[in-house]
Amino acid sequence: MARRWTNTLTSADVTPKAAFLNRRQIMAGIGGMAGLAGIGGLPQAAQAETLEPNSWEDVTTYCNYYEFGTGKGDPAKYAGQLTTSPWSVKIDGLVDRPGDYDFQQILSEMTLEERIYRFRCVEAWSMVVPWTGFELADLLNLAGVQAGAKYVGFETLYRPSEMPGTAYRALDWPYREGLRLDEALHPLTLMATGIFGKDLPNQNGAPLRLVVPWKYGFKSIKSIVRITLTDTEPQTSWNMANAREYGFYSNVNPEVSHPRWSQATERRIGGGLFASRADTQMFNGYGDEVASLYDGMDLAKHF
Ligand SMILES: Nc1nc2c(c(=O)[nH]1)N[C@H]1C(S)=C(S)[C@@H](COP(=O)(O)O)O[C@H]1N2
Ligand SMILES: [Mo]
Repeated sequence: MARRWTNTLTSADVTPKAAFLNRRQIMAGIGGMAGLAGIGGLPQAAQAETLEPNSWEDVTTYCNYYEFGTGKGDPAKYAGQLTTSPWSVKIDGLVDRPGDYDFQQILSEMTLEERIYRFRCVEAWSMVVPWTGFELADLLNLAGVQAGAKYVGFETLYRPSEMPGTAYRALDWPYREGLRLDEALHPLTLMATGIFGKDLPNQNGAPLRLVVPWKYGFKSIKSIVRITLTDTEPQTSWNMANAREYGFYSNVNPEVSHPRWSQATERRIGGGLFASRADTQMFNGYGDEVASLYDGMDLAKHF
């Protein structure tokens, strides 16, 4: 089966460190070829997994980006006016080389690869997205994480003149998110610069956004301008807005309900009006990779 999106990356672009992940994702991307020979060595689960990406239309027109409005179509309508070049990311806090990192400079230092990930919003809808990007760990290594760092905070651009949604106090701007350092350094944690082999459309968080596939979508903060290494848990926008409903961890978990709805099932975008709901998977299906990060933690308490 042919892949349905333009892709300029080949397996030759894969860094050795990420070879397993990328091969697995490439296999997932050509789902339907499960009988293909020569993939010995991949675990059973990875071989069985087939991920069919959503359409370009789904991914770029059904969005959450409250800086441009709270409607799902607002980002596609209004984010076009956002100036994304030049762009720089301030990396500060507990790092050896703090400073303003130019986006083009960052790109020249990073190895881009494609990752096809499930994406699960806390609102109980889901998609499958073919991202292009690099591991956040590689960017953090560029800045040099100091021994005392325990968390990573992120901030989105706050530019009211180009962001009509910020006229409303839907959230306390700038949009802020955070991860524990071990989550941030996990090889699944991606800094995305593209989808379907093209640059990120503004509505999806151009030019650079986080993707943490085992957590609810709001952790995947868009259009990042600042990354801060800290020794205390950073404040995050959704948690500040409603701590009872949006925890710091926000790992996808079918057994922990949102106070106003169940998280046991999800609606796949693009499935049509009468499509049945899918069962939500623990850690959004990435438990083999990430469950050990939470050994001994009460996931209902640290939701
Ligand atoms: N800055 C910023 N980042 C954000 C959001 C937002 O409103 N502002 N929404 C989050 C939510 S709730 C989701 S589900 C995802 C949506 O990403 P997508 O529109 O690319 O699918 O972005 C997340 N990142
Ligand atoms: Mo979301």
